[in-house]
Parts: sequence; C-alpha cells; structure tokens
Amino acid sequence: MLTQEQVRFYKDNGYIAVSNILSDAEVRHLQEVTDGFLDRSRSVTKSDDIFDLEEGHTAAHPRLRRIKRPIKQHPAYEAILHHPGLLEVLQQLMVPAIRHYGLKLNLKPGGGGDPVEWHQDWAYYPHTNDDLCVLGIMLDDVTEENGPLLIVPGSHKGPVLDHHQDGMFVGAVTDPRAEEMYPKAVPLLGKVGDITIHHTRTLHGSAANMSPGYRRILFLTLRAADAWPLTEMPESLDAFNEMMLIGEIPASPRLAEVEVRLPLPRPTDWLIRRDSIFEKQRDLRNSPFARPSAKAEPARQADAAD
Ligand SMILES: O=C(O)CCC(=O)C(=O)O
Repeated sequence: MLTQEQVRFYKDNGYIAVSNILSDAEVRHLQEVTDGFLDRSRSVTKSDDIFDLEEGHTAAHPRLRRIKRPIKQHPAYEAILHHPGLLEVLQQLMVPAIRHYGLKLNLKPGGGGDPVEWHQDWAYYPHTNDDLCVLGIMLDDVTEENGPLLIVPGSHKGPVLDHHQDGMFVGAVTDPRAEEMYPKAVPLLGKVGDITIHHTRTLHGSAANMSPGYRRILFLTLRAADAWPLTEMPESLDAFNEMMLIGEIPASPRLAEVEVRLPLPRPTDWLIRRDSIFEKQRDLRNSPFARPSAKAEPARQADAAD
C-alpha cells in the first residue's frame, strides 16, 4: 500500500519510485530468466523475433538491448503482470479496473549501451483517456552511470509534444518546447527489485550506459480498463478483454478531454521495427543525448507503506 502522500506525489509529479513490493525470490527469478535469454543471444548474429541486438554484438560479448515481446518468451514475464502487490499499488494510482498493454524489457549493455531518446509514451499510443502508466522493475541496480530513466517532473500536466520530423512520426521529441524541460529531469536511481511508475504523458528518456555492466529494466504498460486505444485495437474484443488484470470489464470506453496528436505517419518498415524502441527512434536527427547535458539531482526514493 502507498501512503496518501505517495499518491499525491505521483499525481503532482507524474512519477514515483517505490521499494519493497517484490520479494527477493521474485526478483531473482526474473533476473535468472533474463540471464538465460542473455546467454541464448550469444548464438544469434543479428536481431530476430526475440532479440534486439546492438552493433558490436558477439558471442563473447553479447550486446542485447531488448528482449522482444517478453510475454511470449517466458511465463515468468507474463506472471509478473498479475502480481497482487503491484496491482494494489496501480489501483491506488489509477482506477480499480486495469488492463495491460504489454511488456518491454530493455537491457542497455554496458560500455555505451544505446540511449532512449526523449519521448512521451502517450505519443505512441493515445487512448480515449490518459489513465495509463508504465511500471519499471529494476533487474540491476540503477546508478547515475548506467543510463537511469530520466523523468521531467510535472511534464504529464504539460503539452503533448511533437514527435514528428519531416511529417513522419519518429517516436522521439522534436518539439522545441522540450529544450527547456530536459535540464529539469531527475534520474530514477535504485536497487535491484525497486520499482518506478511514470504517467503516460510524462516526458522521459535515458542516456547511454557508461558503466561496465548491464542495466536491465522490465517495463509493464498499464491502462485503465475503460481507456480504449485510438490507434491499434487488438484483433478482437476477446483479445482486448484477455488483457484485463483486475476489476470489472467496463461497458464502454471513457472519454476524457486530453490532447492527442494524430495521425502518426510511419516509415514503410515500421512493422519490422515495432518491437524495438531503439529502431523506432533511429531516424531522429539531432539527439539531445549526443551532446553534454546538465547533471540532475537523484529522485526521491520512497518506501511503500505496509
Ligand atoms: O529503457 C529505458 O531507459 C527507457 C525505456 C522507455 O522509455 C521505453 O521503452 O519506452
């Protein structure tokens, strides 16, 4: 359970960091499963349906940056979506009825693992209301050096920023209004097993991993059960309802007055890129991460109340 103060912090800032929700054994299991995939990636030489590899990947020095569609790859990833402790926290921050929108597992190898360009998740998948968030589970300690998630506090209440370049959706902020927001970002640091949650409209990104080791974070994407996608509806209502995690299936979508940027014209090879944020963002010119940025203060780390 979160305290009222923690809930207020999330509502005001658009993010929160929480410890002590997952047990050591639960986190160790996720780490071991992920270690197994990292090991398997040694036998692969180019990105495929499971592995998204960085340049320089070899069997001796695997540079695995993402495991694609974790739900399909191992039951441990699917199972974590149903974790009662996580769902309780999410219900406090969102609404009683929650559906998922999939999982992402970014591994960010050491020695310069790719940055994730600044973006708002909402730009990728606008819904009928913006009661959506992303919950990250740290599978390694996250430090200043290894490419922590950088979050701009309060940005979820600001504008929906432009993510288009030359008329195409590039999955990264191109909006000049963001320039003054980047220096306000805070890094979400923490220990293995800590979780972070950020609102779908919160501006975030992460720099290259300059430590020697991996920085692995498993991300769960959640949405209010009555938030219906404006872009990609699952192939059937049954498939949509199979994504329910807790609460009642609502009779109809809830419409909220939220800013939306559509359409999202995409490159012709979008389907090939669809499971890798790194590929989706690769057309961006002028990455802010290519130049030195102001160092930010570590974010407040809050414990979950009993
Ligand atoms: O891995 C990260 O640092 C950020 C991930 C993220 O924002 C995403 O995959 O949408």
